[in-house]
Amino acid sequence: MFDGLKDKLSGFREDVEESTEAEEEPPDDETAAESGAAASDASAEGVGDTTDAAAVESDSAEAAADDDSASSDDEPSTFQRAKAFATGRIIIEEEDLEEPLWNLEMALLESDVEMSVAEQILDSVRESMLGESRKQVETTGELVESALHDALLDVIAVGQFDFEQRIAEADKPVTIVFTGVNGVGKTTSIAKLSEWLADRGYSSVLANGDTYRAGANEQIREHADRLGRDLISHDQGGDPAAVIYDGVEYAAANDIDVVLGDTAGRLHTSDDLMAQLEKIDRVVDPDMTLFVDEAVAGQDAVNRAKEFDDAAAIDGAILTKADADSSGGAAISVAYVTGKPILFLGTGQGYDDITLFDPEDLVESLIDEE
Ligand SMILES: Nc1nc2c(ncn2[C@@H]2O[C@H](COP(=O)(O)OP(=O)(O)O)[C@@H](O)[C@H]2O)c(=O)[nH]1
Ligand SMILES: [Mg+2]
Repeated sequence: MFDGLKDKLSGFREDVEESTEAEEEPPDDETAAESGAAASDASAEGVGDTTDAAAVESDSAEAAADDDSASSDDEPSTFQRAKAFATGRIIIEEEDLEEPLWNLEMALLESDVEMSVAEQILDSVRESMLGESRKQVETTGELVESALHDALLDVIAVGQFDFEQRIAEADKPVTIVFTGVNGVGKTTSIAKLSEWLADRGYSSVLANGDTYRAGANEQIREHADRLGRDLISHDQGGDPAAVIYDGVEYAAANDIDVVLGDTAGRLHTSDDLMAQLEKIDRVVDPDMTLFVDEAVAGQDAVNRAKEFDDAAAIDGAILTKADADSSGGAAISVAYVTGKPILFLGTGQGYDDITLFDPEDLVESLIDEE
């Protein structure tokens, strides 16, 4: 998942290691001249070409090590390194980070990370790499890893809460309304969530507030039948708020724990739709409104999350199609931009293909060396 972004993040580690190593070489030393040339060759090849850069880097590191053992006592680089080692500090100057951070920013933006989120990540990485915490790690690689880990987690984990606990503690029935544009996976996510809840002992009823689209009733009916759930629906053209209201009444009368209310996925710019969502808020007063969008939509998904949240406050998001090859930008940006957490990832078309979103897991998978 999000392999492109993962590669780019490991490019940042290599960039930093390269620029700090070049720094430690004495300027008039032949090895330094060689490795300097090699380093600039590597950077001329571009950020994308991380494999070559890594190869060049390890060559020059070997060359430097050979050189050290040959003539150890008059080498300032050896002295510097020994001193850094003895004090447990890694020498990183602000200028060492300039180019790597620039490359990192480009990599994040290319991966559809929202601008303000990318800036926040850069600030935080810069601060932790130059700040006090650098004394606690042993290698530049570890320093980069811990800085990236904390910076990513800070933006990804914004607003996180325990979804299952919230369901457990809320008065029943709990009403959850799903919003988002057409085709992103709202109806499928409702079916998946109904199954997820059943696995944890909660009963649910589906309510089809998508009264706009022809065929919407039939589509959700198919899921309900397959899962053995009750479905509340009205004729096409009916009032979505009324359908979901009926769903709540039905759940209350039949001791059902959760009402999953679908809505139509018209364009978020449609005033009509937003008026509908407002009416649902007024009439039903749902416990949660979840925004659904697809990971593959990248920056568009981030923008829509913000617009939907502005129009009808959301409580969290579900990011679908995380199984398809996507840039990762939406997964990183949605929570920071809206202040509301991503709660689930959709990972396929089966009913079991839904996973609770765990920011720590995502961060670890993004910066994992393997
Ligand atoms: N690969 C994949 N496809 C999904 C996922 N979620 C939904 N889909 C597919 O996306 C399409 C649209 O889904 P649907 O639920 O009808 O979207 P809606 O218009 O928002 O209700 C369907 O073909 C789903 O099977 C997911 O997590 N992964
Ligand atoms: Mg639908």
